[in-house]
Amino acid sequence: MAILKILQYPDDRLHTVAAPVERITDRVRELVEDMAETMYAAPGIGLAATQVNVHERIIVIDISETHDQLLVLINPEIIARNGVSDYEEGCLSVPGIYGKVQRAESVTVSALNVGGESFTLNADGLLAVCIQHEMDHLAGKVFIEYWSKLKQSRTLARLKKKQRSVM
Ligand code: QAP
Ligand code: CO
Repeated sequence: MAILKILQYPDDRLHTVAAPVERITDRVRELVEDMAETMYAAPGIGLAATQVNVHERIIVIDISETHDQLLVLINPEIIARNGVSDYEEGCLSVPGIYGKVQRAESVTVSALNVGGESFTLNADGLLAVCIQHEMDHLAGKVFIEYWSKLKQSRTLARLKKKQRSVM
């Protein structure tokens, strides 16, 4: 197991579109374990492979307070969405920045688990938001990119100032 380096916004590699996983090999299983360890250590509630610079359709999520409800989504697809919610989001690639994004209130997602079996999940509330946020990463999109250009440039200025002070 290993803790992986999380790409920090702005990093062009966060705009890479992830490719489907073709075969669930030992390498994929090891990556999933490392992603889970990285997410729990942060701590965070979701992490997409894009954020650790692996451009394949893999997501780990755990919204439980006990950190024992790991959800692994390989090649996820949203097959239905309903309603509208605007939830306050954050992101391990954009530390210290939080803000609302409008998304579907509930989603139905189909994916493969680590065993290679396909399953379908109905999610709402925080889990639905988290799934959509992480799937955006696989498409190369970061949550702040839903905001106005003005809000994005203010956010970028704050991030650059912070990154200067820690480097
Ligand atoms: C995505 O985000 C998410 O700024 C997962 O300093 C978040 O795990 C989806 C984190 C909220 C829906 C709602 C962020 C940790 C963790 C930070 C995360 C930070 C430390 C973010
Ligand atoms: Co994120």
